[in-house]
Amino acid sequence: MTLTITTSPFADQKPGTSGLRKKVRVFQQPRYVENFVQSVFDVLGDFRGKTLVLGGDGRFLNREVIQTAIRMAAANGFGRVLVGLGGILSTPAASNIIRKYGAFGGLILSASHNPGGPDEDFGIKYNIANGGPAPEKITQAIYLRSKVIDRYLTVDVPDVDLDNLGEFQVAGMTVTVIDPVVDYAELMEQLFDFGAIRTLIAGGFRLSFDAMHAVTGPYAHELLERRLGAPPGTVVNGTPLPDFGGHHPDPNMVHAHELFERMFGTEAPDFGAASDGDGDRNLILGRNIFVTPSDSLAALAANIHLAPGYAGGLKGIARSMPTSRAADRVAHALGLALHETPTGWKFFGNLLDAGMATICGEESAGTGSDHVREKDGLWAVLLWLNILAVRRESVAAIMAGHWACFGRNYYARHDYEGLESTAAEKLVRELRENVPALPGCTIGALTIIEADEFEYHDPVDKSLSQRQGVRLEFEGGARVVFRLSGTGTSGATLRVYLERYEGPDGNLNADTAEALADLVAAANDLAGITRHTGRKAPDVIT
Ligand code: VG1
Ligand code: CO
Repeated sequence: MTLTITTSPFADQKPGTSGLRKKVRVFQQPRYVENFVQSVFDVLGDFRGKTLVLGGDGRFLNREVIQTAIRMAAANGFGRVLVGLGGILSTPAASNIIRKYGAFGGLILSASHNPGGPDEDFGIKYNIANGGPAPEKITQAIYLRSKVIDRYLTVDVPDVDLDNLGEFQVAGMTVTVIDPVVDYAELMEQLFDFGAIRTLIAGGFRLSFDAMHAVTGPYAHELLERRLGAPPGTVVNGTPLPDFGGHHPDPNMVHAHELFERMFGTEAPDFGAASDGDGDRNLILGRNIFVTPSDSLAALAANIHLAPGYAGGLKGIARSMPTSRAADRVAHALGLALHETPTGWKFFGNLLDAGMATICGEESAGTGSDHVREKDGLWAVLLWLNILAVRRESVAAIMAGHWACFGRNYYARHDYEGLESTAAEKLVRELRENVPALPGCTIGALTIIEADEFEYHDPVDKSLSQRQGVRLEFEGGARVVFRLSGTGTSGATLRVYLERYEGPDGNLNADTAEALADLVAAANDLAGITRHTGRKAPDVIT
């Protein structure tokens, strides 16, 4: 029987770049999860009898929230819940399941690259029927609903068994516990030439994949070791843990430093990769080379036709605004449209649905295509492997060839974490106010030619998203972008994105930090980073 439980609103249930993310202890407050989930259900259309997909990255609190969501889905009238075994689904796998089984939508439980555990982070995100993150008009409606919610619906039933595949009834709703890996692996086999990759690996090509104790472990064991024949041990940290072994499941040179050391060591394999908490990010390395995510997007776009699933070519390329403009040059060379969107995967959904883009990417180690509506870590790894299997060149040679053809966009992101929110907001406000006066200004040897605050007019649904980052364009093709993170759970994080272009005839082998040094100094001066925050250097450089 459906129970209607009285509740009162929480003021802080505003979804950010990628769903609602908070400390676990915030989610553990009585009624907190229930309020948010009910707010989601209350703003959706008629889902009576329809299917909801449910899964998360296995972090602390995952199981409890899955049980709560199942009870609430039953009480609210869903006909079926498809839930991953053990409550686990990677974000791209969940996106695939929603699409493949024609679900109404899905709830994905993750705080992605943020750490997990009782004192760390948790998150809930709603994805729509196309498999992608809900667009802003829905997340905004969820937030407005959460501010006035006064009741939620549930049923009084015991916890369901998530640890065996199969089907059972919960208060008139069917719950199907599904294998989280099999549908995803099938999709990957349709897109890529597994035979060619198997031959490459059988011929002695060595690879290393760091699952960072997060959700991609089971997927990577199945795909890389079992289906592609890489030896056991190829996947490291392959068992998902609720606290990710105490680490940040964030694939970058700080948190995946073991992989970096391996790839720059004497016995380095040919290819190295890692993914994040929920499996949607990818980090790509070759022997003695790190491929920046922006460069990876460009190189993948230039070579994607080598994979069977993309043999027909691309419809267009999309990247988030702060992502380097390396992909723009590929789009130009291929005669394709290049779409520039705000940060966050939810902005790519419309372009993919409308057939305006095939491949999308973000500088934050996110790459994906129209095969799902999320970024997809292992997809990017397999695409790289497919390209390597066809071209039979090293990662370093492929990148050198790419730069020799398109030029090189030296790129870095500097993050200043744990800032006092008021100081960070003041910094951005001042920058915004200065924007009109900046063109024509000179800082050292650099001259600003354009300055604006990015806003996005969605070409499909015509929605407008404002204040998406301040960007400064310098003479000669350099650029600096400033924005505040929308995924953090305490204080504020300032992200400074730095980019400098070097043409095919220029110096293509400089050290990135040296190539960007002038720009870093100018960025600090222009935004008054030290003045506002007291910081002299970033916490993380990626
Ligand atoms: C960050 C990244 C952004 C990414 C988002 C979600 O957002 O910059 O590119 O889409 O995380 O990634 P922000 O607002 O903190 O800069 V993940 O792997 O959560 O799903
Ligand atoms: Co993620």
